[in-house]
Amino acid sequence: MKASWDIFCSVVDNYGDIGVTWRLARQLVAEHQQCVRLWVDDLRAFVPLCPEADAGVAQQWQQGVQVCQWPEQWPEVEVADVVVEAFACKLPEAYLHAMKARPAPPLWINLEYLSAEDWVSGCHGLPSLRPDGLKRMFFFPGFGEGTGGLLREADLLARRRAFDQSPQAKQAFLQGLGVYAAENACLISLFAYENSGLASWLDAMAAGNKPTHLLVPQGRIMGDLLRWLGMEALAPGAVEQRGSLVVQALPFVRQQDYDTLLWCCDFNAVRGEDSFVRAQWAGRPFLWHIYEQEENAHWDKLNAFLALYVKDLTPAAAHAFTSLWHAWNAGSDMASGWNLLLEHWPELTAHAERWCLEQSLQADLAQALVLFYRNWI
Ligand code: TRH
Repeated sequence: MKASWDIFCSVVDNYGDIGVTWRLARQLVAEHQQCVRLWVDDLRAFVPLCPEADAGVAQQWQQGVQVCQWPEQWPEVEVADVVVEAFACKLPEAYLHAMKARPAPPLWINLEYLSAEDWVSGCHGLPSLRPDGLKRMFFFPGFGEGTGGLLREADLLARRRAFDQSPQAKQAFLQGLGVYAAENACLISLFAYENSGLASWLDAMAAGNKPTHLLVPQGRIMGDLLRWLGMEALAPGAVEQRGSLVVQALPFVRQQDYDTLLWCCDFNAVRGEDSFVRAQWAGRPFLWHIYEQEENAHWDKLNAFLALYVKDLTPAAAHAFTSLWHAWNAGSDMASGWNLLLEHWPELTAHAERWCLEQSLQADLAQALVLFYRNWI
């Protein structure tokens, strides 16, 4: 059944809002043959993820998705069958009026942020009735039954496994980015917000007895990295060595290539929401820099995820993993946490793959949304 979808994305900051909505829009088109319009209020955030895009046009087709500039003056457009308001961005008043005037009201979904907290399954799928008669349904991504699941393309894990089994594909991808790591080096990607704990982590890697090659796409962590290196700038591609640590700056790569970068690495430092999920599909141990919220609400979110993630680890590995995540998110000393984690590397590596497999057993978010719509009509 081909339905029309309007997905609204307001770019608050960073790339998470557009990252999630762009991924969802693409998947609805490619795997569910839906007609999708993606309304974005700041297309400049879209271009780094999809470099063919033009931030200056009112509407464009990208990978089967009609990407539209969300204009200040709302035009008269037909209301879609399904309206997705991502992360509680406010729909245009004129569009709300049109929704009300539509003979068959659309399914209005408020797509929420991802959280592993317990209350999520109790709120997922609940309606909220508004005084104007419109009804909005809350849709929560999540990690278990009773949630909307996680974004995952149908062939993602098969593609990743095929990639894992092809050293040539890995080499070609890395060489395309100008990365020539020593064969025995531990490859790590680093995507994070500013973090005062970075210097101690870099110190620990530089002092380690195993070579480490750290890949850093352009972004907010660069300032801390440059301070530690004692440099003014590090151009994409440039390499610096300190002790056992090689640091290499990378360009910000297109969204599909970022997945491949995660697959190439033995360990991934990620942030926000979308890269956090992609690191899990990479099936490697990872480190999450959570997006900071008011009144430290993000700590509950962080600990809820940690509790789920480490529950099948041995107590020592769970402790090592949790300590490192806590240190990173507190911006505190990373050295002991990192060295402790290295002691549990084989267990954490096997666990990451198991976790990925376990999570892939639940319906993915796009599939869950399509089903939700089917059940609703
Ligand atoms: O950019 P983020 O910090 O986004 C955040 C979070 O979503 C947060 O929850 C939200 O409240 C805030 O924005 C407003 O991190 P996130 O979610 O990982 O999004 C980054 C996107 O960028 C993701 O889709 C992966 C993509 N990416 C690339 O395409 N290429 C790259 O080189 C890198 C490093 C990332």
